[in-house]
Amino acid sequence: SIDRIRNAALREKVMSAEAAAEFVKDGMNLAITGFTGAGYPKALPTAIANKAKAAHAKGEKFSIGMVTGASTAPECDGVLAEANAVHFRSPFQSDPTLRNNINAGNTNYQDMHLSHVEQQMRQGFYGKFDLAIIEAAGITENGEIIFAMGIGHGVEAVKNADKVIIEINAALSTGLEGMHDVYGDVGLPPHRKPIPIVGAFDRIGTPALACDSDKIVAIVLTNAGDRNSKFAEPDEVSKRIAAQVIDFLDHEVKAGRLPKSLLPLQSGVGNVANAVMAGLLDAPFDDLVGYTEVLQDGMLDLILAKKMKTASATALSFSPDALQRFNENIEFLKDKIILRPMEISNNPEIIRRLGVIGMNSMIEADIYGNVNSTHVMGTRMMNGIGGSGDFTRNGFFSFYVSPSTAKGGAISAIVPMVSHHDHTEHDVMFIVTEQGMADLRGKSPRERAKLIINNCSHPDYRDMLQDYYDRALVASEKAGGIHTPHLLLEALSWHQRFIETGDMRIK
Ligand code: 0RQ
Repeated sequence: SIDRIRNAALREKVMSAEAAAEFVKDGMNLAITGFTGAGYPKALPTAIANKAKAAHAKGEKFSIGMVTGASTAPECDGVLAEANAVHFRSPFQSDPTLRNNINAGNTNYQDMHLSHVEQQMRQGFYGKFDLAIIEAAGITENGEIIFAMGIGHGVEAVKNADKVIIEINAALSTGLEGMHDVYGDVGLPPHRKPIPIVGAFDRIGTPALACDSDKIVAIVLTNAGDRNSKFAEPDEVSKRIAAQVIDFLDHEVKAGRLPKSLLPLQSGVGNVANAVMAGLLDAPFDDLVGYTEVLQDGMLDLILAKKMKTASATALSFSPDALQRFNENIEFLKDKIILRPMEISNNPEIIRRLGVIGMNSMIEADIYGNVNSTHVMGTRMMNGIGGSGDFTRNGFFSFYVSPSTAKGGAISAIVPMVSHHDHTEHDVMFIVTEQGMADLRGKSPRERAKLIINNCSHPDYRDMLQDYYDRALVASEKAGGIHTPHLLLEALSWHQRFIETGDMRIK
């Protein structure tokens, strides 16, 4: 409600979403907050989509360019995509309608490392931002923006846009105030200084973002929760994957190579990642710390169970049950969760310094340890790399977890050659499926192939992979190089077979 705007002058700027949408014109470039289903505007996107539909009905053009933090939700990406109102989108999405538009060629999509987004905004790679739309929990007496369930790229959005529209959401807990750590001093080279985070929970900024009030052209009041789906209870496959990751970490602790509190943990999106966090509830570690981009149910429960001391993230993405636990315990959580701009949560300098343990999901890996996180059968975009690359290359440990097959066994997640490269063999340290784990550190490609085929592949595909490898070794020797054996014409034939027959297995 209006009480959340504590600055009297700014109260004058309250208007309806429809009136605020009048600031949006065809061809504009917008920075819109939102990160994995949290912190996205609830009302403006529908108002903009309606404008686009009305324009299209009259035969007029209407579309926007849109840069967010990460994925949003049906009432943001979904409604805009459904109205065919997005000609450009970056850096990460997971909405089915938008995904279809991207794959149909109607929306140009740039999939990129999240840690790069803000510096590219500052540098002007996206062109000028006409408008920023920000979801907030409130505005302070001094006119500073109190962010919502996440910050994402919100700081740079406000700084770089000509005009700012703020949605104040009364459904958000007022207890969020004080959880954010707004830092906007990364700058551009050659004038950068070290980012002064040496512990995962260090505060380096301010609780809210100062904003020139002349830039704020509209404030819209909303009252709607983030739309997050329920997580599936971890199934057998996820539990087996989680158990192996935890056993390995335990082994490293016992060998004296990791402290009993481990190192700061990052966990990607999805059910498997969440299952690893759930598995840590009963694991023999104490005083865990999170340094992640998205904090999901699993990590929240670790904090509530006092297994995890503190967590740093850029956004809170909870199922409805977990959101209730969060809101009920917000006073307890206030000094245990910190929300940062994604340029900080995903910053290579900090991830490397802290020695983060990165755990992300994949679409497929090849027998040499290259990972595809984004493309189905080489050409079809799924979601995007998000922050997985930031944590994979810069983390102390980088895990890739996945069931060994997809689509009821018709697809092997371990293939001769990945159909798209997101994370190279140089970055990926561990591959874990329900079948087993491959520790790729200190191994040559031929040594890795043996481990990945034997430990990680599904039995239905193991002989096929071994056969490919054996023949590749012979042919590559003739071709003059067996460092990474391949049959170049056959390497992607498994994908082609799936496209043609609906199954990677030879019938
Ligand atoms: O599709 O639901 O239509 O059957 O992919 O797969 O197994 O449910 O796993 O939800 O964890 O998603 C890599 C996509 C995995 C995700 C990916 C199909 C499968 C299913 C989902 P259906 P699962 P998840 C943090 C870090 C990249 C970004 C990232 C992702 C659907 O984790 O987008 O890590 N990661 N960010 O059937 C064809 C294969 C497949 C396949 C799975 N080999 N071929 N389809 N699927 N493997 C967050 C941010 O950075 C913002």
